[in-house]
Amino acid sequence: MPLTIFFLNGPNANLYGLDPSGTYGTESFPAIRERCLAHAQTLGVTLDFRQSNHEGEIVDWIQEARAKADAIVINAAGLTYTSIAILDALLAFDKPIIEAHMSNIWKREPFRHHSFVSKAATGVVAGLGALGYELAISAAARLAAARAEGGQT
Ligand code: DHK
Repeated sequence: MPLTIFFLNGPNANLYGLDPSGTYGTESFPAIRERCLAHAQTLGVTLDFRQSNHEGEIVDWIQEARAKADAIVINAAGLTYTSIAILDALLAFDKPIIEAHMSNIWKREPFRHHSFVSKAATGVVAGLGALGYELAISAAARLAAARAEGGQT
């Protein structure tokens, strides 16, 4: 059975490409989603790509991933810096977790420099836009496959 990766997106990610500041590029969220699904297909993994503006729904999805996913890619967006509930849910997921951000959060305002998600993440990809999402999926797939085989990445 192919490996399954949950790609969870937080609040306002649905507005990517529409943000007048251009921070998140010009590609729409549905287009980014299609890119990610196509990339996962080339890797032979199943990608479950979701977005929610609601913290509790994201917590529910992380809990669901415990039984259904081999790895998580997560961009918790604004909840990255505030949500201990998301951190606790991620800490209860004992498989690879890749934290992804479209923008380079360390180049931005100081309030974006502390990520609770990082406390649970295996690794972080930031600042590379949707390319970073593809890299995050590749990393999650590699780490999940290595874990399944009990081997090296
Ligand atoms: C996305 C957001 O919506 C912001 O709240 C984060 C992140 C950064 C991103 O770069 O993808 O601060």
